[in-house]
Amino acid sequence: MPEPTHRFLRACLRLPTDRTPIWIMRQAGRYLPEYMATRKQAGDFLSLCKNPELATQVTMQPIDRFGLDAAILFSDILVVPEAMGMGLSFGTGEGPLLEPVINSASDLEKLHDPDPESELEYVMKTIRSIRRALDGRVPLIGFSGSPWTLATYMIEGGSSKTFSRIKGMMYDRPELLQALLDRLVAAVTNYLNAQIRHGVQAVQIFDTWGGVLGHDEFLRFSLESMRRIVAGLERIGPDGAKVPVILFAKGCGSHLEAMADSGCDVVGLDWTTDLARARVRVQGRVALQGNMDPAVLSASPERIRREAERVLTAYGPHPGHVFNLGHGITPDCTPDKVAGLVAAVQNFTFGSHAP
Ligand code: 1CP
Repeated sequence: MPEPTHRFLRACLRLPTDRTPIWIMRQAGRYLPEYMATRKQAGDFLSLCKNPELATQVTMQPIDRFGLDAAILFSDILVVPEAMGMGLSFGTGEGPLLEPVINSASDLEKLHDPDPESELEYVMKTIRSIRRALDGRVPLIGFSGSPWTLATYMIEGGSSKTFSRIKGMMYDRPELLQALLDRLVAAVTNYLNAQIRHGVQAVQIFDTWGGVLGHDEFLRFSLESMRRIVAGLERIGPDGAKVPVILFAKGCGSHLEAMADSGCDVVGLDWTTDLARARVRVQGRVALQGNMDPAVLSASPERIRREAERVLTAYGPHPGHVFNLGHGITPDCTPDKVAGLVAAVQNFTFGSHAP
């Protein structure tokens, strides 16, 4: 199989690179004035997701502005529950709303097993359109939510602080929760395979809420579903290239070894995990992505540069590091801070900043 040339794909596969690649979770979004303008043109956030031309525009905005090393499909994890038949809306300034919530076997029966080529066709169109716009500049990352994270929204009806409904179900009716997770494993596997067929060159599974679980519950109700998805993915793209799989589970650094054994190529870490020790803990089984605290972007340019260099130095001059924040960029961030961060990472060399 030919080796990839893009430094992001090379780092995912633990091949040597000229420098550490960088992309940023939520790199397209509300902190960019050009995003706000395109969203206004679309009308609202969901209409933007469903408009391939405008979704391509917002995917390209941070690539054009900052010269990042990878692009990420502009969409949302919640389009999958919507394609399964749930009503989805995003109130202005609030979190998402999904209804009616899943609370019984009969609610589950009403869910549909989506065909990504029809119900999520707009995502496939967007992928093809972004690949044309990128024209080989940098690779395109596709994504999905993990079954556990999607289930939190489907059972809670939106964002939650306590996760009481889904946890109540997990402890009292684990078979019902498992039945929903099984449906989501199939839906997400089909969805990601369709994304790969239509041209994404890597995929990331977001387990944003895995960190609310205890160790045993994380292994059983979150990681196991992700492991089954990874096992079911077509890891070779239509162009014959390997498609790396990134598993990002927020607040899950203590389960790192188990995640490294899931079959994925890269584990994404948040800022609570010691990156230097994490590299030793995974023993070369996977590459690591992360892990600067997004809040550093509210500090001074000098401090941002120092923190970026601290992260790069913590991983050290070894293959297999993708620089990222430990979670998504926040809307109050300003574009000049991001430009400073990207420059700090792209100008860094281990020769002059030996660990
Ligand atoms: O008002 C707006 O313009 C909407 C804000 C917004 C954006 C820009 C939402 C609403 N989603 C997105 C895009 C998005 N979401 C992307 C693509 C953009 C990029 O990364 O550049 C991706 C990968 C996501 C994934 C996503 N959506 C996750 C997992 C990643 C994470 O941040 O942990 C989750 C949990 C969601 C759900 C979601 N979407 C939007 C909101 C407000 C929420 C709820 C978050 C919560 O419950 O706290």
